[in-house]
Amino acid sequence: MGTTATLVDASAYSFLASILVPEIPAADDGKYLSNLWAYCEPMKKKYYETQMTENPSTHRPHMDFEQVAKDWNNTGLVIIPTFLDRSEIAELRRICDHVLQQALAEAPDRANASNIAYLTERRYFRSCEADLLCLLEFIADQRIISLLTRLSGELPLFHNTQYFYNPASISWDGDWHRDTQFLAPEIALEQLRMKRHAGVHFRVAFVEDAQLEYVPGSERRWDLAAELEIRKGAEPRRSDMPGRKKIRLEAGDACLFHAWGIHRGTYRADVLRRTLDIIYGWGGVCDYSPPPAMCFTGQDLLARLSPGARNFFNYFIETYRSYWDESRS
Ligand SMILES: O=C(O)CCC(=O)C(=O)O
Repeated sequence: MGTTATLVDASAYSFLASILVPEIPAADDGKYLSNLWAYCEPMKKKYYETQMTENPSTHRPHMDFEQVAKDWNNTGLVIIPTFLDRSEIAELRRICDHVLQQALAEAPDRANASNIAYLTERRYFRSCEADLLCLLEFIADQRIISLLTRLSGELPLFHNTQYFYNPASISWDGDWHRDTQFLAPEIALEQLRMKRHAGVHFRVAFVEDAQLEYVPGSERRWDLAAELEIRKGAEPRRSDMPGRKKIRLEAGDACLFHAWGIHRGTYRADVLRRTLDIIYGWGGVCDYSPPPAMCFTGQDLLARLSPGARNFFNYFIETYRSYWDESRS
């Protein structure tokens, strides 16, 4: 693990150096950690000054970061209206729909599920590798990564993708949950994982989406008795979760929510849904459920990404490579 830590630091260093302050050295004879932290504050400041203010050449409204940070810290939930323009919606939706079509052809019973995961598997892009590059560039988009870096105070780590769609013929309300509860049935273990690091969902809706419900602020604390009775009780689909808030997104809106907060989806066959959800983490490695290697086993794809995206995924690869090696041996 010692070697892995050095590689992660080196990759994080070079990512931050490349996107934040290009004039600092890209590497520094192995003293990555001390320099990373020494440079971190000025690097972040400079990056945010240049990236987070209004760019007059695009339609994007100025993002009021102070407000975003306040919402995030108080509620674990942020909505960013019109994050995508029309052409970005159309392009990303075309790519995700093409993956969905193939996933449904592979396993027709997925038609009555709520989402597919691991969209970045190479098999979905055999005849259209440019689409995979486009999807990867979006996952590593500096608008997202700089926002998450600024909120967390560190470089976020990619985890996974999901694509939510409406089921073909059945409707149901999902179970209330925190993502920490999966693989941690014991409360003490779940609480430990909640404290240890963070998982977040950053999603963009391609059509109007009002299917997510979230309990604002629940990510910062353990369940109240009434919440626990629902989440861990015999009827986790009950509709009377105290403090619940329905999240309404228009096409093109983005939403960031804390995966450790209490939330659930509701699934309706007759309401079109197409929402791309990307999971990131920070504060440590998800060693109890490391993501699979997906398309990241060779260097050929990385070489065709922009430098920022390449560094972002290198950080992911260097972090999880040892888990992939172990699972092969
Ligand atoms: O948006 C949804 O349907 C719920 C998502 C969810 O519960 C999750 O990804 O953990």
